[in-house]
Amino acid sequence: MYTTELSKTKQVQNLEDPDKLAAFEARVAADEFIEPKDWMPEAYRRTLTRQISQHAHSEIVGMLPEGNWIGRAPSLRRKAILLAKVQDEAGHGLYLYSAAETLGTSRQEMIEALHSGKAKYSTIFNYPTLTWADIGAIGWLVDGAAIMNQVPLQRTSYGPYARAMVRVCKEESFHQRQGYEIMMAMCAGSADQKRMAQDALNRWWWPSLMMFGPPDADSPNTAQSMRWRIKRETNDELRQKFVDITKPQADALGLTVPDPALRWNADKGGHDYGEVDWEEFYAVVRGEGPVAKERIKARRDAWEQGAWVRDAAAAYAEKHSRRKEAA
Ligand code: FAQ
Repeated sequence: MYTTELSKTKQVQNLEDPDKLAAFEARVAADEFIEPKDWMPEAYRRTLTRQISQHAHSEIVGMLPEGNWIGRAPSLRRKAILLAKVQDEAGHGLYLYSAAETLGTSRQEMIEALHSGKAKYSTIFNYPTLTWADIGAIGWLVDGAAIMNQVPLQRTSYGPYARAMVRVCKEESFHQRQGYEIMMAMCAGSADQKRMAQDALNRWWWPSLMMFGPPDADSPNTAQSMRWRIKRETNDELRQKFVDITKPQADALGLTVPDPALRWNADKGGHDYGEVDWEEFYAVVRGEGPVAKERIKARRDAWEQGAWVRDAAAAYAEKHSRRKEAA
C-alpha cells in the first residue's frame, strides 16, 4: 500500500513543471515559508493535507480520554485545570483544521473522513484511561511526546502550519507540566497511589513511543517530508530524544520505566531501549485499538447531537448577512 502511495507521489512529481518545481525547492532550501497562495507541487499539498488533518483529528479525538475524567477529578482545582487543558486541545484542533483548509480541502470533507474511518488519528488515543493516574501519565508522556514532535514543526516549511504550532507548543508545555505534577503528587502519596502511578507508566510508556510513527526504515513518508522540510527531524530521532529526556524524569519520581533493555549508552550519548511492538502499532493504526470503536462512535454522536448548534449558527449568520445587504 505504501509503495503504491510513494510511486503515486513520484508520478505526480514527474508531471510538475520542472522550472516551478526547481523554484519551489530553492525556496524550501532557503528556509522560506510556503504560503497558501504560492505555487506548490501537488504531492507537497497532499502530504501536508494528510499530516495536518491527521494532527487536527488527533487533537479532537484526544479530548475523549481525558474528558472522561473531568467529572471524576479528585478536587475542584484538578477539575478546573483538566477542563482548561481539554478545551486547549479543542482549540488546537480548530487551528489545525483551519491550517489544513488553506490547502483546499474543506473542514466538512476532513470530518467526514474521520467519521467514516478513512482518516487516521494518533494511535495513542485508542487506549483507555482506567484511573486518575492515567491523567497524570497522559500529560507527562503523551503531551511530552507531542511537544517533542511539535517543537520542530514550528519550523515546518508551510507557513500556516508553522504558525499554528507556535501557540500549540506554548500550551502543550503547560499540559506536560500539569501531568508531571499529578505524577509527583501521586508518587509522594500513599503506597496505593504510587502503585497507581507505576501502573499508569507501565500502560502508557510503549504507546507513547509509538506516537512518533514507524522506524525511519519503514516510514514511507519521512524521506520526502524531510527533503521538503515538512518534517525537521525523523521519527527515530524524536523518539530517541523523548526516551533520553523522560527516563531521568521517571527516576526523579521513583518510578521504573517498563523496559528491561533501557540503559545509558555512553558511546552514543543516549539510551539504548527495547523494541517497540510494531505489530501492535499497525493493528491500532488499522483501527483495532482497545477503544477505537468507542472513540469514533463518541465523535459521530457529538457531531449528530451538535447539529442544532451548527444550524442555529448558520441561520444567525444568514440573518446578519441579509440585514447587511438590506442596509
Ligand atoms: N498514529 O511515514 P510515516 C497530541 C501513520 S497530538 C496513527 O512515518 P509521517 C496532542 C502515518 O500517518 C498527536 N498513525 O508518516 C494531545 C502514515 O499514514 P499514511 C498527534 C500513524 O506522517 C495530547 C503511516 O503511519 N501529533 O497528542 C502514527 O511522515 C494529549 C506511515 O508513517 C501529530 O499528528 C501514529 N502514531 O509521520 C491531544 C503531529 N504514526 O501515509 C490530547 C504531526 C504514523 O498511510 C491530549 N504529525 N502513522 O496516511 C507528524 O509529525 C507525523 O505525521 C508523524 C508520522 C510523525 C505522526
